[in-house]
Amino acid sequence: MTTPKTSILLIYTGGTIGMVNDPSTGSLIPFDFDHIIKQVPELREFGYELNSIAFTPLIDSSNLNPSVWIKIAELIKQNYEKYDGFVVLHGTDTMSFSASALSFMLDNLQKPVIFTGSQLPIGTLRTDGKENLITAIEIAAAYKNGQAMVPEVCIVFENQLLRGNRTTKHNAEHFNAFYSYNYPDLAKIGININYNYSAIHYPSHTRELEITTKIDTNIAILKIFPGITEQVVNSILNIPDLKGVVMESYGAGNAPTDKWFINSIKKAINKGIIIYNITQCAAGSVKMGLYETSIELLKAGVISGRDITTEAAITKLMFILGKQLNNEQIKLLLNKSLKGELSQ
Ligand code: ASN
Repeated sequence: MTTPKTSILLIYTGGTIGMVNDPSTGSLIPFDFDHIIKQVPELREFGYELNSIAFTPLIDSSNLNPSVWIKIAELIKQNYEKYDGFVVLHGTDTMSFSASALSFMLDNLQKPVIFTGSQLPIGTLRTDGKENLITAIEIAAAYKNGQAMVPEVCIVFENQLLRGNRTTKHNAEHFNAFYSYNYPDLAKIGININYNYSAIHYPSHTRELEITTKIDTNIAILKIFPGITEQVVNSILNIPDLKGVVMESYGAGNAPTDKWFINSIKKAINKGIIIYNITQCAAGSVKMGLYETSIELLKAGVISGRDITTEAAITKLMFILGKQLNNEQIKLLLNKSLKGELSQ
């Protein structure tokens, strides 16, 4: 009896990896999937069954909206039984948002979903795309005793495998474009791929994959800065139909103690708007109550996002609001780590 071939589905959404120069403008634009495959003939050496689905149109990820997350989730659901792993080729600009969103939208995941892309198009001499693609496929196909090595939504980039909802695009120049400031790498990629087993989440039960496709985008970011005016704060907090705000505060979750500021926050919360407090710092955590400058926020009912990234906070809020729960239930879920996006 022959064992079935490892099978991987590549979902190509667009991004620099497959881009070419538009001769009329000189700008980079997405190009077709065959172009990518032609540049990496080595892929055949894996001996895997590699199939692909390309988006039409292909997109620069700066043009992305939640309909793309829904499409990726649906494609994974439709093809879940047929494949051992999934590789999502995606632009880097919003890859952390998409990987975060998908981590929430896919429930009971037992197979790898690996996002990757590149900083230089795959057709260029010094491209990082080849290596990223080959490594992503290798990780998506990695199983031991019938168990996927990484049954999570991840990003592979340069020499790191990262939990998707812990990542941020932190560099627009270097090949190491992504970083996970508050959670260890799931694997270090060098001559070998060294998995950090204790950091990887392994499901304790086998249940059918479920996807959520309801996303509520009635949210905003309020980034605090010295000199922020009452008008700016109130304009954001009074946006019609606003349901939630990711508030990027200073340091350990601190914000001005001016009366007008606290009153605006209280008014918004009394209207039922959820305020999720995260830090502007790349690393570390919100600890409301540590300083006098966060006690009033805590008292007003602001929720701590602890060490969550902006990308994960935004997508988590959209995902939870999409469930149409009451505010107590929403708060409970925001406080909890759903998919390892925040430290308990
Ligand atoms: N603008 C591109 C994108 O996000 C950037 C990239 O992929 N490196 O689609």
